[in-house]
Amino acid sequence: MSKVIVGIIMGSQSDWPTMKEAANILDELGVEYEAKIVSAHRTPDRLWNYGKTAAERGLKVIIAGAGGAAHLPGMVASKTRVPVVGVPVQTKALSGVDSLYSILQMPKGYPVATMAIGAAGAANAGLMAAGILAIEDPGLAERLDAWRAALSASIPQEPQDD
Ligand code: RP5
Repeated sequence: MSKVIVGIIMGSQSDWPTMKEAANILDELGVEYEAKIVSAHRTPDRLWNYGKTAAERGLKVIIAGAGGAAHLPGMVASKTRVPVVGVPVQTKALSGVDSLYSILQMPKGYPVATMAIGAAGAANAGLMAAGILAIEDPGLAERLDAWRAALSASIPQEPQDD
């Protein structure tokens, strides 16, 4: 039976196109995850319960993405010792700088590992989660090394004209 070890949570359905980048990486690397909508503002009880039960449910990393007043990553970090990787979702009004600042400046004691704004940040959150899990999973470590080597090999030596 498969065992979910990564939780991907996001504030809204509208975050999914971004957060799917993290899910795609975990799919490629064969890491079991769940994806849930958990809003700090619209579903605070769901957020509280998610954080409260994360460790006992066996989650080892939580990837949390939100945009605007992006309180989800920090709030879930306040409720669980499971490491939280934060993804600032790009917004229309302020291009995601609002999301970034909302996630980044955590007070001492409750860290969130904050990624770049948008799709690249979400993909990197998947890779960060995989790297953490690979510490104790040699098979995953091998798959992650191969993924990184393939990316490196795909970069041409010289630029091409269009
Ligand atoms: C945040 O508000 C969500 O994380 C989302 O990025 C943003 C906008 O949400 P919607 O109005 O699109 O549902 O809570």
